[in-house]
Amino acid sequence: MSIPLKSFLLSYLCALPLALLSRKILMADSEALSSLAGDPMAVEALLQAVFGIVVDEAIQKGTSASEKVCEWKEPEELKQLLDLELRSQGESQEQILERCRAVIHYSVKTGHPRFFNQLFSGLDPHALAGRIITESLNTSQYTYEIAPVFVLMEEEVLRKLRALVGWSSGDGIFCPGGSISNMYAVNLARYQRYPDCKQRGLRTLPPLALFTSKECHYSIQKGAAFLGLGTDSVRVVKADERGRMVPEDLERQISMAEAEGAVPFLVSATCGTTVLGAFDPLEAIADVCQRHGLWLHVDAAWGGSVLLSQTHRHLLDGIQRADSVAWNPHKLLAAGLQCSALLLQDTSNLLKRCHGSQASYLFQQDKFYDVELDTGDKVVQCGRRVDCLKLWLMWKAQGSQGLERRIDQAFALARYLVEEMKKREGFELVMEPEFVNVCFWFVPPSLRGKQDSPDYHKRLSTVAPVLKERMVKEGSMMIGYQPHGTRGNFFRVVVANPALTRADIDFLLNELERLGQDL
Ligand code: ABU
Repeated sequence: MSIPLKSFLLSYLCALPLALLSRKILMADSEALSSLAGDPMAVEALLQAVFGIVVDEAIQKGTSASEKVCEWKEPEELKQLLDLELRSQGESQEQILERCRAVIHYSVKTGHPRFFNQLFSGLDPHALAGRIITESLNTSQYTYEIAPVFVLMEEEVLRKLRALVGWSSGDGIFCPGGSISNMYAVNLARYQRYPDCKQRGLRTLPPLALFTSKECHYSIQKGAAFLGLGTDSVRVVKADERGRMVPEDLERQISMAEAEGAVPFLVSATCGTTVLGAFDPLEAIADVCQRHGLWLHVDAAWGGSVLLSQTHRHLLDGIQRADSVAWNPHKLLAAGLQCSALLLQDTSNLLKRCHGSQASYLFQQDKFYDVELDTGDKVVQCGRRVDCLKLWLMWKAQGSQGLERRIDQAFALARYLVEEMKKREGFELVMEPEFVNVCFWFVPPSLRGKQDSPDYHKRLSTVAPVLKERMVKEGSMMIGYQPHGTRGNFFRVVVANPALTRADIDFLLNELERLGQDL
């Protein structure tokens, strides 16, 4: 039955007298209401057509340097173009396919080699295959009963990530993003020290203090608020000129908190800060934590993947001394959003003790298999996406060596970018990068040689927003910018896409010069 005909019949039914209608509804119960009326040929035709569009538009064109990275429209125009309104009648397959094309056309192509805007970029085909399979199977990660493959796979992927941290045992879970992984770490540290708070809540707690640097991710503050600690409980530790936590100041902040009657319980160090890409000195921070008996969490959401590189993993020296680590393979490893692991050194079932509530309809203890495999009670969510397959499949295809080459190549291309900038007029580095975040000002012709004029920094700060607007409206590339501390707006290029080449880096520099030549 075609969809318009079916819709017509349904609306006709609505016009029937009530008694007649209930008889018809009873009859209708015997038919499946699945989309395309359960016609397998029609389902296959639809999905083949959709996959064709996805391959052509999102994958081939979406990663081609000769295509635009984005197709900017003002929101009102975009609403019109997308025809967002949801109506009572369904549409034809033709129309639906046009809608799929439009969604892709007006979306930002984050796998494009000119997308330097975020801490993720690139389109790995094996990871994408994993994501497609995950979506097709549409299961929840909470029990072995309904996700046998993924329960075992998650365990193995987490084991592998932990081994790279340096742990031969432990626990962990995939979370919906790095912010949530960080919040879990804070909750676990608090529960470990005050297990009563799970039942009795905040009233059992003294004023608590946690410590992180001023360069930390904002999720630490959000987590403190969300968990009822309050943002005042976050003590902000100084960072040096490169953005790395100063361990001596950490020590000082701990003493100050204690003197004020607060109880220190956690330090959150960062490996790969969001803007500057700095790595905190973990060994020195771990020494402080050890002296004071504090939980050490490492937010390595961005920098964790560097552990795969024999050449660069020294940046995370000391990470094996952490109690917990947040690591997002959806960032530098290009596994696809989202893929964020919280790793724990703990072997005492802390996750389950802290978060479990033994829902009797999911976690029956008299099941016919080992109920330890029902990992859903380790988390505060009920339904949980499968996030392990995309990483597992990509890792299988690339091997650890292939992933290591990606990390090394990203470092090498970031270095190439820096060296090329130094050869050109008009590029001023914020600092020599430690990682693959390259931060710099583009100094337009009218400001060159004017560094001593009183309004130089104010005028320089207006350049990045203008260039950003130009590049987005042309669709030629995307680079993020931000003010930072006392510094005015500067660009942050993230060199993460495994498909990048030197030609893309040359394009970036030429394009900034072209877009900014009249400024
Ligand atoms: N979690 C920080 C990500 C922000 C960014 O991509 O710049």
